[in-house]
Amino acid sequence: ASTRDRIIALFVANEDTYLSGQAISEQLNISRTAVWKQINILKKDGYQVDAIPNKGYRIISTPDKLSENTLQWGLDTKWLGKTIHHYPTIDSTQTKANALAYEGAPHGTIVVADKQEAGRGRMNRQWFSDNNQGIWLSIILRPSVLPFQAPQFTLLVGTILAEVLTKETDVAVKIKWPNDLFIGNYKVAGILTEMQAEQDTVHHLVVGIGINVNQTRTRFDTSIQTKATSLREATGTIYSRIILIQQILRSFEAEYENFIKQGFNPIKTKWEQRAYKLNEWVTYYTNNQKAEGKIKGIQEDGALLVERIDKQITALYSAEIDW
Ligand code: BTX
Repeated sequence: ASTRDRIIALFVANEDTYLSGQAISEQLNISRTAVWKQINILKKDGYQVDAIPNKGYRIISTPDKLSENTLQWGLDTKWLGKTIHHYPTIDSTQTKANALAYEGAPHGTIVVADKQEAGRGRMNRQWFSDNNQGIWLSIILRPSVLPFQAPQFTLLVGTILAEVLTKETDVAVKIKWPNDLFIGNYKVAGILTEMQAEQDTVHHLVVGIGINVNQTRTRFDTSIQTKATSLREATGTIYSRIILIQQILRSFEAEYENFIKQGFNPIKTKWEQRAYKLNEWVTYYTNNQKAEGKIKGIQEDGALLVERIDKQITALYSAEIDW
């Protein structure tokens, strides 16, 4: 690691105390002048450093620059994000996370990038992942669940994101079945859950989360300009990706543990409270048959429940829906 990374890591490890120039110089085996130079570089990069004579240095706030250190700074999770792989540019955090999972990366490992050059949605659709403007994050999970439960994770994550983003922005963020987050009629985020399993064993899950944070509309690819939004477009506010990621990780860890303990029912209730177009009529197609139904909720296996004109409830698995 570079001197810079080592000095930041040292601060991260001593978050609540002041580090004297002498202590830093001894621990990193560099001169006092080198310490002083490094501190000045950190300040230039947007770190707010408090310096007290005879006491030393403490970092008070970090810039909104993603790195393993800035993300772990103040993150009080138990197992989620203990290992963070950060890349300025990558093809896809999802692809990387899958590779790491195969190599044995532990439960709770995270891959995050500032920019993806081949971000993916479902069925290999493209996910535009503009440099520094959004959250492009994949989480490796090793739950003891059965393969049929994988769709529940998408619904769980949708619920978590809707809650966190609504809280952070004060605008209603809704979950559009199965894997999108909407503000009004615009897509602000998407979830991609991938699973490696055989028979009745899940080896690992990779949950991919893409959130448009600070893009202005004109920055979106023309193909999505009329369909997409960002938190900034919706609120006029620029958000710290670090704070958002940390909130998501905190909430994710807690909700994940609840899910493992209590099962899917509490999530079902929360999901339905935040469902896009709940109790509204939509047109859908199954086997090329056109039908009308009112969105009612979800069931345990992840299917969408719609009520038909004759009051019959139907479970939809992969229907084309005209939202
Ligand atoms: P999806 O298949 O539901 O949505 C993909 C569709 O959404 C595209 O075909 C396009 O129309 C539209 N779209 C593409 N990019 C954006 C965008 N930035 N904002 C709004 N709409 C867009 C949704 O798939 C799941 C996306 C998961 C993305 C994460 S990012 C981290 C991880 N790495 C990776 O490669 N994928 C996941």
